Amino acid sequence: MASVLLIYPPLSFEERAALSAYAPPLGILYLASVLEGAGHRVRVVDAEAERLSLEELGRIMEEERPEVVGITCLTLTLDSCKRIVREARRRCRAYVVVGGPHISVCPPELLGEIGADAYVVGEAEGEILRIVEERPRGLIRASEPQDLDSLPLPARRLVEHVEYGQFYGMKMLGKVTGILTTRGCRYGCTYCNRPKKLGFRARSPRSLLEELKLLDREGFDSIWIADDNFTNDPRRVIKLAELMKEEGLKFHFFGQARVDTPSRALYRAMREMGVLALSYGVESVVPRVVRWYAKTPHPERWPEYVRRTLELCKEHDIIFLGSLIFGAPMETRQDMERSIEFLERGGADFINGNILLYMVGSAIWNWARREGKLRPDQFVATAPELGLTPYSREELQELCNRCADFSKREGWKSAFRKILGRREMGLIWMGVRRYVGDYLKVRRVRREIYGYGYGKRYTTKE
Ligand code: B12
Ligand code: SF4
Repeated sequence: MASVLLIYPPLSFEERAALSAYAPPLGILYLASVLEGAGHRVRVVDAEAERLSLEELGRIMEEERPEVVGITCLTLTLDSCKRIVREARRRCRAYVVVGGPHISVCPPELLGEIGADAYVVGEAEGEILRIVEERPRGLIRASEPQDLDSLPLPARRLVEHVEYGQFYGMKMLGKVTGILTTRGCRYGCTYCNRPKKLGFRARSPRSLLEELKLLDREGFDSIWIADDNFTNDPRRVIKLAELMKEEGLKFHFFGQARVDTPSRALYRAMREMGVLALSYGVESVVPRVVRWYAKTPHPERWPEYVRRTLELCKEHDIIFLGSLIFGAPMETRQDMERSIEFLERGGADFINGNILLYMVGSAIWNWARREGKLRPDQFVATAPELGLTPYSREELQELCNRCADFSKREGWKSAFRKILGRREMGLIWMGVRRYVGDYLKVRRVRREIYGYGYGKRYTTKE
């Protein structure tokens, strides 16, 4: 039996986002479940949500003296990940293995800089026992589980001391956890650096129902759906809603969806099962820009999809959080303003503006590399930094701030109207607390609401 410490790093050890206590890190909780099933002792540390400093994390390593330290690495948490590896070297004699989305997209010859003993590409459920028991070195390629229903459920118990549930400014109601209903993505947006080779796989509605029944027994009230796109297969969602209705099950669900499945039957089903808020990657409503992002094979239909989704969310009292990206090479200021106005006038509750990032593994990063704009080890850069937009960082930040201001001004008013429309006392109480707290400028509430993403203003050069 080995003792294993699995760590989810923060975006930054110095700057802590209000959104950090969002949802449990399901990836390492799935791995923990496999390891526990085979008799290994596992501790999971969510350094982001627990707001641990590097020093505190180091002390945990000293106390635990793990034989294996496993770390998740995203492209934007690479720096924190490297610091954790160095800390592990200083504090314990563990074998250190790193996995997660960044490892799957990083050029293999550059992985060594992280300083770990082994690097795992792909989803690691099928490989984790061998890794912990045999401790191989170098690059390990894991093959993706195809039958998701057969995986053991994530070991949520290991993070029960963490209070999750910050969702773009709202504290989700009651006890909160996450669930995965699909893995992989069917699309290929050019700015996205999600590993493309992961095929799309879905859990069956029956197996999801069993997990939801368990979560109900365990007292969970709200659930973050961690899928890339929950509405990928509307029939599956409709079936799940039917099964939940038969069982009398209902949760408050939050998650991510795309705008190109605007079917009334789907939104009715989502409303019935309790979906309260969905975040949509709108990115732009200008077909020329949408085409460059390869969001859809039908860029000219995109504005119509957005419009219909906004209407369906209004009709079904689902809070609409729309994300926009600014800084595509051919995108003009008028284009960006058009996208903002489209969402503002169309009834979005919250808008999140982002400056376009070129991230390793994405199609646009590969293109910029071929154009000689990036060094091979420059894993992430903004469009203005690379001179790939005619606009400066400050000009794009101003547009992001306009979205933040809209979210602050309008977001809670319209979201609260939707909450009232649901006629559920618990939700209304949640809304009143946030709304009144914000109105009275209660500092803690304001920080929680606007600390990150929707409502985050740029003040200095970031
Ligand atoms: C939920 C979520 C969040 C939540 C975090 C909640 C949480 N604690 O997980 C929030 C909203 C806070 C968030 C924030 C961010 N996120 Co996020 N997020 C997701 C999302 C939707 C689900 C994560 C998940 O549960 N996946 C399911 C599990 C099963 O997969 P997994 O985590 O990849 O784990 C498997 C493998 O990677 C591997 N593995 C993972 N860790 C380890 C460790 C070891 C030791 C081993 C061996 C293997 C291994 O095995 C796991 C089991 O199969 C993913 C998209 C997705 N569907 O994965 C994006 C995603 C991970 N996020 C992404 C990004 C960019 C971010 C941010 C950087 C955004 C930003 N600009 O701030 C921040 C980073 C903050 C932070 N510290 O993580 C990108 C990462 C891309 C990349 N290549 O790095 C993703 C892939 C989205 C995308 N489509 O691009 N995110
Ligand atoms: S942005 Fe979302 S929909 Fe597009 S490829 Fe990435 S995960 Fe898929």
